[in-house]
Amino acid sequence: MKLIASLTSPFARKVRIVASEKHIEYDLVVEAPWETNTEVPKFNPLGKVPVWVQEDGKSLFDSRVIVEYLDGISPVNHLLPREVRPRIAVKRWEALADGVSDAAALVFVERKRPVAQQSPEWIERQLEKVRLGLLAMNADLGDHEWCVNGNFSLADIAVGCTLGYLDFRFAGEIDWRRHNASLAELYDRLIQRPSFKETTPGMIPGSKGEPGDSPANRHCRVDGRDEPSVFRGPNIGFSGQHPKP
Ligand SMILES: N[C@@H](CCC(=O)N[C@@H](CS)C(=O)NCC(=O)O)C(=O)O
Repeated sequence: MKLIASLTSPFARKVRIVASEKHIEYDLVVEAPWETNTEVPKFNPLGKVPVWVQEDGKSLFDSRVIVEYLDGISPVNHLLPREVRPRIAVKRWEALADGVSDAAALVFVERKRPVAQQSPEWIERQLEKVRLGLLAMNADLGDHEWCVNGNFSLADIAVGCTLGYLDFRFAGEIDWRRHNASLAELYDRLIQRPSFKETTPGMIPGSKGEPGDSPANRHCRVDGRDEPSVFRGPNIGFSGQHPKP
């Protein structure tokens, strides 16, 4: 099984963390969906990562479909409750966290355009979604240890990926900890987990230590078609050199 992903996408990170938590092995193909020569549309007509390619060649997308699939194919460490109410509660958290990531990514991409073509109103509209989404999640979490029913779940993973993405792309601009102390505490707990450490945004898997020995490679073998100029490793490769956003 193969995961096509960028190393910066919060959605791809969510899938990588779920696979790691559930000890599911896969090959990671690093792709840059924004590059003109990207091959992502061959696997996902929407041209977005992550894409999960099954043994029979059939592809799954988007991240919410993939993580539900991964949770279903392995009984190890269930991340989605079976019962409908808690299950929908987890998926609501995921929708909110992903929505904040979506809005933040739109801001990042908009700012890559020539300044004259950027829309300050559009950027502000997206930033407001980020602010309100964070406040809502912070209020819902309150003084609970985990997002849903006292159990670590996909909800916590989704929130952690969003917060990690904000730190990665908006460091020094979006000070989300200031008004969201509960989320900050949750995040501090999450980043202690190996699954979070090994998927730090932008970190090349295997780059800490010998390729194959790194915690980043515990559950995935990294594969790719083209070698990058920045990194080479026996089981690690890139397609495209500048993953965004
Ligand atoms: N809802 C999708 C969002 C995926 C997404 O937006 N991926 C971005 C990278 S963070 C992408 O591939 N963008 C390329 C494009 O929009 O053309 C999911 O959860 O998988």
